[in-house]
Amino acid sequence: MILTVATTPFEGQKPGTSGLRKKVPVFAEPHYAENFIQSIFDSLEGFQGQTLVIGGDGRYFNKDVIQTAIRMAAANGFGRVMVGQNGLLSTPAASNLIRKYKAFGGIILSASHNPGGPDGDFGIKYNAGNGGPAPEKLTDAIYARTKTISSYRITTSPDVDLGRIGETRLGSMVVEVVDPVTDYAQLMQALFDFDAIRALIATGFTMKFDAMGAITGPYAQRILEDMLGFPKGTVMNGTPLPDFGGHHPDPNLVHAKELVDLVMPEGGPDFGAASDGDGDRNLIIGRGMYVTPSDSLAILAANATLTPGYRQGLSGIARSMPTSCAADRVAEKLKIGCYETPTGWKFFGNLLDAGMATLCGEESFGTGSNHVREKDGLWAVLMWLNILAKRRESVADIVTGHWAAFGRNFYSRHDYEEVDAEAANGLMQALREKLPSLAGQNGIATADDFAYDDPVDGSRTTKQGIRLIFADGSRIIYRLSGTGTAGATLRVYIERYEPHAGFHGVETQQALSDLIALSRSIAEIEQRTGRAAPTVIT
Ligand code: VG1
Ligand code: CO
Repeated sequence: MILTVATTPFEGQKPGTSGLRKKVPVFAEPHYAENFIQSIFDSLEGFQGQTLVIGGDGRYFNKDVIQTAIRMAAANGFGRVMVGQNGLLSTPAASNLIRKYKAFGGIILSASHNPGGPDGDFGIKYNAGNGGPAPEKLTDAIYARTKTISSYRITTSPDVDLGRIGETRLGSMVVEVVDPVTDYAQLMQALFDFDAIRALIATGFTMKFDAMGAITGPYAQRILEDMLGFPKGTVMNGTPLPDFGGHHPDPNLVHAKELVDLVMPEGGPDFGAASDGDGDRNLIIGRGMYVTPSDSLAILAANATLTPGYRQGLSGIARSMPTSCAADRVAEKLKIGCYETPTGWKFFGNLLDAGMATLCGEESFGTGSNHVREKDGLWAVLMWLNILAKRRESVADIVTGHWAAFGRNFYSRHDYEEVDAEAANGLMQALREKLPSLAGQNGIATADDFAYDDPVDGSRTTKQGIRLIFADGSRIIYRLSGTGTAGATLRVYIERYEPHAGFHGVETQQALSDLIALSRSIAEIEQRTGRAAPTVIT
């Protein structure tokens, strides 16, 4: 039976950088998730009888909202729902299913790298038929709808058994439970030279992959251990848990410390990698060498033709604005297009769909390509493995060799987390007002608030971050996070280009120390937020 349930709008159901994210107790309020899901459906047209992909990263509350989403999809007229077994799908795997099976779209239940559990975060995002995050136009429409919604539709049917693979019916809708890994693993096999990686393993090459108690465990075990033949135990924290086993599933040097401590010292494995809550981020380290995500994008681009999926070369490279300019130098050398977009994967969709970019990346541990329309953690790991298998050099040698050829973009992001929202907004506003007077001082050549004109659909997105660009190409960028659920997080991105190999060995914070000091004084960070130092440095 289909019910039409009366409801009233909730404040603040505004999708951020990547969907709607709130604390679990907020999502658990009666009608909260239902309102948002109905607002998504009300903003779409033409899905009657079509397929919807649904899956999540397995975090606390996933199991409940999945059942709600399935009932609402049936009540709203979808013809089929394709859902990962036990409700699990990594973000890139969901993107692949949408594309492969020509679904109308997908609903992904995840708060990505944010912690999970009863007091942790939860999230919902909608991906369109190209497999990518809903563009701004659609998220704006969804938000507008959340402010006027007065009812939602849902069936009264019992929970669907998501443990069993196969098809069942829910009214006139088919529910198809699929293995979450199989299609994704096939795609990876088509892109990368698994035989070459097996041959590398046969030389004694070792690695550790940290799934951080989140979604990539089953994917990594199947692909790295079962298919490629890395020994059992190569994947650590490989069981997806509702609270990620207490991990903060953000694969950076701070939160993936367990892995970093294993891989960095002499005698450790040759290669280390980690992914985040929903499987779209990646951390890459080699013995003694951490690869910044910005450098990783540049190195993958420079070596892409060593892999079967990219043997033909790249059409272009796109990076988010705060990501370092290392990839630009590779694009220049390859004589291919280079695009600078606002933060958030949704801005890459048009460039990928139009064939203008093949590889994309963000400084926030996100790398990906036109194989799906999301960033993809394991994809990046496999691309690195494929390149290592072909070059037979250490990660450290490949990275330092890249710097020697292209110069090094020293890069660091300083996060000031959970600062008072008013103070953070005040800081940004003051910077904006100061913009005209900043250029010409302290070696700053230009100062602006980044705006993006999409070259494909002509849409303009403004206020995407304050940029201070120095005469030597150095940059300081300020923006506020759009994924947090408490207070505001100020992100400060600092970059300096160093052409001379003799200076490439300097420690990053040291190499950037003057710019770091300037980033704090120009924005009056301590006076305005009370923070003398960042909470997380990556
Ligand atoms: C952060 C990152 C951004 C990334 C986004 C979603 O956003 O900076 O680059 O696309 O998270 O990633 P923000 O607005 O907090 O800076 V994920 O893996 O959380 O979906
Ligand atoms: Co993520």
